[in-house]
Amino acid sequence: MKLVLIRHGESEWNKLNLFTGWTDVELSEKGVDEAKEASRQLKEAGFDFDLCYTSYLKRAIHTLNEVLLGLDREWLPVKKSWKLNERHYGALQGLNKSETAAKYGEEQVKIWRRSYAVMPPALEEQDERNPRTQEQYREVEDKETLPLTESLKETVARVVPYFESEIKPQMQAGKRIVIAAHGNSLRALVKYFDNLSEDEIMGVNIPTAVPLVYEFDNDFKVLKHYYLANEEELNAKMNAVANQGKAK
Ligand code: DG2
Repeated sequence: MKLVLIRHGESEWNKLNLFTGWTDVELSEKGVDEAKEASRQLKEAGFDFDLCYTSYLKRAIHTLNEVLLGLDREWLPVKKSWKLNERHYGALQGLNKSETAAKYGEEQVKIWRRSYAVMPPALEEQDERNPRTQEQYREVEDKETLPLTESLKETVARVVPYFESEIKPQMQAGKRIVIAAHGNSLRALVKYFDNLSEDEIMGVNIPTAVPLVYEFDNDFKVLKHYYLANEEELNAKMNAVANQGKAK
């Protein structure tokens, strides 16, 4: 069984190096091109899909749309869930990552970005960005489950059960699946699939719009995983993500 994960292309806020989280920003022009390129890579490698999953955020939705357009598969069913949203970055959302590193230190920013269990400061209940009061999440019945901040640990606690209950059974039924999501919601899945420790996952940075393929045996043991990109390009993109938290 194969599963394709893809982080969205560069967003307008990735371009400005702002903590984004649940802020619903568009892809940049470069991000759209990256998504088109990812689609070409998938086509060239012979991938096809039966079912797609994405978050409630337009940078992931539009990336998936570009991928499906390039594959001539716009008619495929797409399931959206907030459980695949980016990790909620709390009150850091909207702040510049480099400026925050200059103000609080690179070490603190690394803790906020990559530690497993440290949550950034939470949004206030009355903040207009509180997802519990936003239109976008109006159909969510148990509003208390919508976060005001999250560490990767809380992200794992919603992404992994969603994968287990919704996506895995579809794979077991033979469906070929692509998930278009985010840097940290995908890190949650990578940690789970590869059984990485809290320390090991700290060093994992997911590049924008490079398809990441996981192959599983029938017991859901990972046989291998690989990116559809050459090593040089991949390393450059991963380092760029890691370096976003450096003070300039
Ligand atoms: C980025 C990830 O999320 O940021 O929320 O700022 O994948 O939706 O662009 P994405 C954000 P880092 O954890 O890499 O700083």
